[in-house]
Amino acid sequence: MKTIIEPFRIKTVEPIRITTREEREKLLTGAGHNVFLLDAEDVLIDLLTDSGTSAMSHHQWAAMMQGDESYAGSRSWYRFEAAVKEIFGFEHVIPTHQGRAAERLLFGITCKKGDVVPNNTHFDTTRANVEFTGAEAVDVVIPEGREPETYHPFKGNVDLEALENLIETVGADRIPMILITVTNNSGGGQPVSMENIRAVSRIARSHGIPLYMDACRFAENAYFIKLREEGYAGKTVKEIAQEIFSYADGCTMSAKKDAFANIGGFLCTNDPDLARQEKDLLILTEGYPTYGGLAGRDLEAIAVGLHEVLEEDYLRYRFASTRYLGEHISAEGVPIVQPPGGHAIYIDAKVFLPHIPPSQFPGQALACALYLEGGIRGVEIGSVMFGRKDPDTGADIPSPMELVRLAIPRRVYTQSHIDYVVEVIVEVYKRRESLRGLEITYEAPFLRHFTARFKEV
Ligand code: PLI
Repeated sequence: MKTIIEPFRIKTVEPIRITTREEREKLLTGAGHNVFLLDAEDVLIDLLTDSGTSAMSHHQWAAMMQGDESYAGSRSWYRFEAAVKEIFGFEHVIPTHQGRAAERLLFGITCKKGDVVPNNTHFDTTRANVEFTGAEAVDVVIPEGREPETYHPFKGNVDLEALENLIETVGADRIPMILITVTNNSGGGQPVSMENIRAVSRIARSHGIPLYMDACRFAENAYFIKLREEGYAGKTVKEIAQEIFSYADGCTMSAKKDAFANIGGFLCTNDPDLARQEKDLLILTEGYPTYGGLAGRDLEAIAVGLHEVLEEDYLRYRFASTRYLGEHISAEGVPIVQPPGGHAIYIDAKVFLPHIPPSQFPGQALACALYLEGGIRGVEIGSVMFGRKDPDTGADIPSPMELVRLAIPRRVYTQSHIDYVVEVIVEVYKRRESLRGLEITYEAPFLRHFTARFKEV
């Protein structure tokens, strides 16, 4: 087989700045050992997120020039709505400025104190928005989904027995919805099988509970199904995506992921009463229902991007480039979540740094070391992001996994950038015993990872 190449050529370039190690030491100390607090200018290869960082195609830029900026009923809105309806198939489409705005509308209306929301794996903003209403967010991923080194083709699957038990214990009337996140970002970017989605849908319907999809990386999940699930090899990715959503009652979506947009999102539902309430709240906080906080040109970019992301040449390259990073570092002994996810590689910091206990944040220490070594920015997905406080004693309860995510922005970096990333990670791995843990000197009451400050232990 020939090399899988980037299926595009580069028309505009953005220079990136190389810093010295001494500069990076000062910058990291100034940022309180939190890479979120670094200036992007001071980062060489930015793998903090694949969200809003995609390179747009010339078709998207051309469409942006046709943005209709009318306040109500713009042409761009109708193009956006048609693209969303064609792929997602829901009755009501509500535009939002990003995914978490869709979450806030949905949970703000449907959830209350005492409720429980099951999900294979909640993303941080999803969990925070559920909890902000007083409801409890419960992860019910299969056991393999919590074991980084275990191979499973659909590690994002919902544990059906755990879900049934939860419904039995809590009672269906206290479960306003079941969520499935495709792919499960916080659990390694792992896909959910069609069989599992179908089974969850059956369980949800039998209890009269609505099923919602967190659809951020729907195209990647659909392509995993095509590659790994029996009966789907001959279907198009679009047909698979359509089938996924046919089992659900609605979805939340961040267009900053699988729509190649730099901003945007939407909320869909088949429930007309809910849609009405959501639109009322939308007008209060986001904007009129035909723009929802977005410019007409953003709606255009999303409408085009939603179709481009389903192209198989793109998805083949996308998976190959993510896998390339994963395979090259794991060949050198670096422990990663296996198999590689669609949008990111997750290093297992617990195994990488066994001498740093979870209470000293091994993932955060590793994220800092990657920046120091080579100006690479990843993100901790471990006890800084998901650690909890014991409500009685205030003691820290660590997260089940301590990961560092290296998310690959779509269509942005070339193979030599990734070769450089491999070299830096392997260098840090060789001198891993010299890394030290961290302690928190400042933290916010929720979503603390964005602004927390640390010092070395
Ligand atoms: O960043 P937003 O508000 O457009 O989307 C929130 C969001 C919801 N669900 C999932 C699965 C996400 O991955 C997600 C955002 N993810 C970010 C920002 C990331 O870095 O992965």
